[in-house]
Amino acid sequence: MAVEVTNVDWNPEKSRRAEVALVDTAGTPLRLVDYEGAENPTDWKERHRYRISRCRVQTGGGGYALELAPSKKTRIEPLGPAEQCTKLLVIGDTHVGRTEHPRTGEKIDPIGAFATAVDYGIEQGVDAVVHVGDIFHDTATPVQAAFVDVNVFDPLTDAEIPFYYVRGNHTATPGDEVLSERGETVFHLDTEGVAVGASTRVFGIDHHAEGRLPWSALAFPDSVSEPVNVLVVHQTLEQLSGRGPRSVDLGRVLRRSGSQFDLVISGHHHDASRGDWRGTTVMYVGAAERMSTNKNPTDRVAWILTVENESVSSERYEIP
Ligand SMILES: [Mn+2]
Repeated sequence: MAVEVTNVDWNPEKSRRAEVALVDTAGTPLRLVDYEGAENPTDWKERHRYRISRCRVQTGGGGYALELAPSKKTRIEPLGPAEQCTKLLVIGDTHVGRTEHPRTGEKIDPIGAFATAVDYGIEQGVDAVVHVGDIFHDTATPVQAAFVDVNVFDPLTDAEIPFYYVRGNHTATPGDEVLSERGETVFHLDTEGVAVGASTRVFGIDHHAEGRLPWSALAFPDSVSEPVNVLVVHQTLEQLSGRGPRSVDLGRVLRRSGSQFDLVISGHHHDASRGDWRGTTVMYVGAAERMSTNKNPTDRVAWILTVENESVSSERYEIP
């Protein structure tokens, strides 16, 4: 039978080398108790698949209906990492520090929206969270920054989900301190990019005023091994907003990079919108809390991106 490992507990008790939680191809959960007496050398890895033969199946313990009990006769063949899609939670313009809507004056709760979206991402099993800038507003206090630390970064750290971001045009010192003290979870994106899962690379460029990107300093790698490339920015984009003195032309960014981008996601504009440009999906992510000053706003929104078979799809999450 072929199984996929969902959890490994090494040396849980005397004479047990490991207890391995598995699912079979039908999705049925099973437990394998790897007794030392079976002299099995398998290096169990989570999210890897194995083919198991000549193994006794018995009524399970530990809450499992069935249990595998390998012996010296059992053969266990590693099949490598399970085929899987890569999922990202994308969020932007959280502006922690704002407490009132900039147009209507109604009370808003950026930290609550931020934490709710991140909880949803954790629940969905995302591989990473990507923030497209303006995490903190200029008015963010140390207490508000600490709230983000506890309600956003603690859960991500516990779930071992990395948080990648670019800098927007707003920030505050207490917020920057929290970001820099979370080195195990929080990472700044740059043009070198970072691999998320096996097939996706995420690049970032920080905000530059008036659309004046540091063109000659934009150094992307000549080539990357991941087939799907995502670029994160915090600008007005010519491809979504039209030409203008502050608009960044993605064509110019592309000419600086060795590869095509499958998706470009930007913060800065607080209404979510999406367009297609020469086969690249281009998106304004939209603000995570109500703060658009436009009529018919499309804010309080986040996105789940799924990369599967080398293509990206996006699903809007209306933050409740
Ligand atoms: Mn903003």
